[in-house]
Amino acid sequence: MNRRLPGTLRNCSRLLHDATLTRFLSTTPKLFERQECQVLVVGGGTGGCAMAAKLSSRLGSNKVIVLEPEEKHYYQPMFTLIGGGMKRLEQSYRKMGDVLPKKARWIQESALNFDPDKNEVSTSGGKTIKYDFLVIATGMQLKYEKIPGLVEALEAPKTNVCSIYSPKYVDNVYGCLRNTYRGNAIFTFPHCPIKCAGAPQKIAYIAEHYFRKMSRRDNVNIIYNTSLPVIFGVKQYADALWKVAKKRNITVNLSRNLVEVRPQDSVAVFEDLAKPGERYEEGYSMLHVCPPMTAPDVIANCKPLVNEAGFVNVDQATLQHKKYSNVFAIGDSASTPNSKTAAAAAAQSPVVFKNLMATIKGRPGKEAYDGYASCPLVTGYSTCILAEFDYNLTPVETFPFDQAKERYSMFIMKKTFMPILYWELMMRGHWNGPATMRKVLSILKPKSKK
Ligand code: UQ1
Repeated sequence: MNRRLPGTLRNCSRLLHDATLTRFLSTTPKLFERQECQVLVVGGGTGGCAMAAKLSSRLGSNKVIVLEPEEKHYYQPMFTLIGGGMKRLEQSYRKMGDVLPKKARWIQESALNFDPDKNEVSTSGGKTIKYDFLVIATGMQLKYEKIPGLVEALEAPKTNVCSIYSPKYVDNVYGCLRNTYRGNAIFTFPHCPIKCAGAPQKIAYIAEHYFRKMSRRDNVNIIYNTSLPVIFGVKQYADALWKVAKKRNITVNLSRNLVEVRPQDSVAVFEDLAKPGERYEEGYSMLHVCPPMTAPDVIANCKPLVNEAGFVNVDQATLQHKKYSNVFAIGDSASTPNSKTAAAAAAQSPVVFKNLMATIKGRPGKEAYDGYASCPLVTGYSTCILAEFDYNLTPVETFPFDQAKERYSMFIMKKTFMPILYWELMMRGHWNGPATMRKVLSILKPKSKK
């Protein structure tokens, strides 16, 4: 057809055709691109990054792909300290590209669909990634929108409703403390599993200390409303925390679940889980909310991968998937019944690594995770109770002293040493939790405590 056109027109037509073809060719591969890797790590947070570092260092360059859409990697354990004005938000993150290991390939997209029968994950950018082994490390998703009125309250100015859990809102928490001079300061814990279950009360203790320092304490009631039937799951620390709450005149209400926020009236609505159907309203001058959380939809929607609650259905010791032996999970998205903390992910990381390497070699993975988690319960601007425990909720303490006591040393460890340990060791794949340190220090423990 071109041959019948005059010369100039013919050239124009070819140019147009070439341009269209070039555009088509440059976009098409992206839309239908196929990628392959030996190990795909979904999620570049605490567990994902630690695993990518370990695996890429052992397997070599370009064997590991990390699928992670975010630009920033936040050190979330710092968020309670930001809430108390002890750290700034800028100190809590680094660029994702600087944290992920250089030997792994980062695809800055999110997972859209898991197909474990085909060993494939499709992405938001139209890619299909085929893997030999899969590590799921997506964490949990925050569901502020599940509580009517809450998002509006968090986002409107001057409502004095805040939350340390999201990088979007954490910066405002200290502002809320500073704006509170009298009335009820209410702190909540939702009716579902959450990450860092100590944080909702840590921020209450920090707030109490703040109001005392500012000589406002006499005019502010501190109320901790938790959906749980206990103040803390481990008896030894629960006893210590009840003493802290009593000594500091903090009201603790158990089985109280936040169901609605009415920012126009500064009213929070709670249900009493011990008496179904009973609701009551409480006025606040400041409200700190820990949001409901769930496993990410993308995982929960892939039924063969998950348990009834939507978490990746892995063996609680080996962290290997119960049905797909080439799939592992680490951190908050796993179905394991441990407390969801960075320390738990640290202790899980050598187990996932060794069991995955064994599976690659065709052997069964024999490493077992004991459910270790640790929670530095910051109780103010200079004290901390360092809770450490396992699946049985038995204390598993690292240091040769009574960790249920509030201590300055543990506060400094949390505030100053943990961020260094996290960035310099854990993110490079060199921190497996404190088990080795515990064994060394056990020499110093009195016999009865060993
Ligand atoms: C820990 O391993 C860890 O993960 C990196 C934390 O998160 C930041 C912690 O807060 C704690 C306390 C531990 C456990 C470490 C020691 C030295 C007890």
